[in-house]
Amino acid sequence: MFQQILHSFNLPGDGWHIQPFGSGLINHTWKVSGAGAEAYILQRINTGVFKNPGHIAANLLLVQNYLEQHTPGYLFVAPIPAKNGEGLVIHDGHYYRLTPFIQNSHTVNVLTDSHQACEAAKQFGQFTRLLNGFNAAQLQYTIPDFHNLTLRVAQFEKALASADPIRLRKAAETIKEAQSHTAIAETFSQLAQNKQMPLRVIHHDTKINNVLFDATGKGLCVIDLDTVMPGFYSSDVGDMMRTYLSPASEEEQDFSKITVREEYFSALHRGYMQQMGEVLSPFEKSLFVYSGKFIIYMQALRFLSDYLNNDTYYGAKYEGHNLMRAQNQLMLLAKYIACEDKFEQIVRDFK
Ligand code: ADP
Ligand code: GN1
Ligand code: MG
Repeated sequence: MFQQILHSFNLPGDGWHIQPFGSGLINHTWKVSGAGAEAYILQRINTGVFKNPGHIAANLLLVQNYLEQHTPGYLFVAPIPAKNGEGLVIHDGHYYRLTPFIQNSHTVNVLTDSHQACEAAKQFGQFTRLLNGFNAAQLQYTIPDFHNLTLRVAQFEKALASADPIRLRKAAETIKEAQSHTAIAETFSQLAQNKQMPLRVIHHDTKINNVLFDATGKGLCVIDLDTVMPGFYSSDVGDMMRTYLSPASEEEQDFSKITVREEYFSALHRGYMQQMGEVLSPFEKSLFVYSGKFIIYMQALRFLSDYLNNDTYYGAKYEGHNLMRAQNQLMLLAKYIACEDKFEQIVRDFK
């Protein structure tokens, strides 16, 4: 199967070494290595999540053309066109794409140094800044309403109404806790209607393993571009807070390990503002700290809804996996809220 796919991408012969790669939750990813240094990343797009892979390819082409024209030195990991001229190949009903493997790069799954938070924030900030002159409305929504918290609340309520009674019982306390944070969703629904909140080109999945680092720990580029689409900057900074501030990830079952590190917050704020400080309006900046609550809460709801929906979206490696992830995120949310005033102070003091 791989041979045929690789041939469609103009990679002839059968000497390719193919190994599963990375730890993403959504797509299937393989590293394809040749005899020399030549290497690629092959991905099978999860069409359960991305219903129209053509939208992704069309978006990336528009962004690639714009960046090549305006900032030619910028490292944008664009899909390699296949023999058919498209960025996608269909094989046995599955969609595949190929990108260059960025040599001497690595990803990390958990941050061990606040410097990484700063570097990653610079990468995501730079991406949005370089596309500030690009009309975001040209982009397709590869997942409609992806970061629409109002819709996520509605999906949660729908999941509650149709869940299996055993799961409902096991999740009862977590459901109650999730329902205690509805103010976060109310703020979002006001924001979504506020004309002062512009739609920018946003990455929408800023977890740390979507940034490639070089051997010295410097950020090289952003990857995992499937969710590049119009959105609020809060999505990107919020998901960084969700995934960078705690030394424990969403997979951690020992919740005592979940803490919120002030120096990581400062570093990510500094890195993002270094790129976006002159682009964001005062109104947008006033939402910096809220952004963390918005995304952490939304992720808790998404995991909890998936648990109630029998793990159809994220899958589960053990029974109760998504319930545990939701509880983990609610713990993170509580710890984040406890730091809110301190974080507002950091934002105010920033020069
Ligand atoms: P997913 O949507 O499943 O998270 P990603 O696009 O993030 O898929 O890819 C999964 C992992 O593969 C990344 O975290 C990274 O480790 C690795 N990877 C992806 N693209 C590249 C690339 N172009 N060069 C080097 N490594 C890559
Ligand atoms: C998914 O693709 P990946 O594994 O980086 C998800 C994100 C979630 C994340 C939680 C398209 O990200 O929205 O925040 O899992 N991506 C999609 O780990 O749903
Ligand atoms: Mg990824």
